[in-house]
Amino acid sequence: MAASTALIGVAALVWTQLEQEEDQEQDFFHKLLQTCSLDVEAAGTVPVDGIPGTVNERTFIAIKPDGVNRGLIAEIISRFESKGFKLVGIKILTPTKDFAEKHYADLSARPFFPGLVKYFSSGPVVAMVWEGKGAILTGRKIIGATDPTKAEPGTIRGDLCIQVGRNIIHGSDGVESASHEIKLWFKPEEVANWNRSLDPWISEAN
Ligand code: IDP
Ligand code: MG
Repeated sequence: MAASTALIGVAALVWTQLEQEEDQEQDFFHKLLQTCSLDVEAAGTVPVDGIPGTVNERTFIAIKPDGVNRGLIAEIISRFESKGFKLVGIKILTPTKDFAEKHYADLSARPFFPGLVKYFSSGPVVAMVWEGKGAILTGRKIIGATDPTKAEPGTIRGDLCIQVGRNIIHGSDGVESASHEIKLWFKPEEVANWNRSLDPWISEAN
């Protein structure tokens, strides 16, 4: 335990120096952290976009303007919270058209892109970062298929919406998009590294 804490302390110092350096070096550090048990002392060392593959994996989730206007904020948050994921970032804002275009840049060639950008910037969005083991992939499963008519009952889209153009929620679809989207939407100081007293009941492996 003492050795693990000391190792994490050293790792934290190394992390500060690496911050401005190449992604490759950061990946090395992430792997080093994965070998340590993350305890109270380690919470402050989690990078803003989390550590994929660990209990500190993070994903970007956004309740779209239709979800907010339909009064589904609490319902949607509840599903992630009840699953055991930890909320580490949240804010409400109306994205500008430019920002919506940036968020959905990979879809800019699709015919529905102009409508999507208009919809996404038409009202407030609740932007969140959720943390926990498997947060990215499991988050996608909780959300359900893009087209709500194909989304399974029990998923958010399967239960709460019927139209692909009004499918109430966004979730990162992989490690790279999660990292990109968290950094696009949140400054590091807007994301809380915190230890939940329930964490051992939810995240401890045997
Ligand atoms: P995702 O939200 O499940 O990741 P993507 O393919 O990334 O799905 O598409 C982003 C968003 O674009 C969807 O959530 C939906 O709002 C919208 N969209 C996707 N396909 C269509 C379509 O065929 N018509 C209208 N809107 C679409
Ligand atoms: Mg997508």
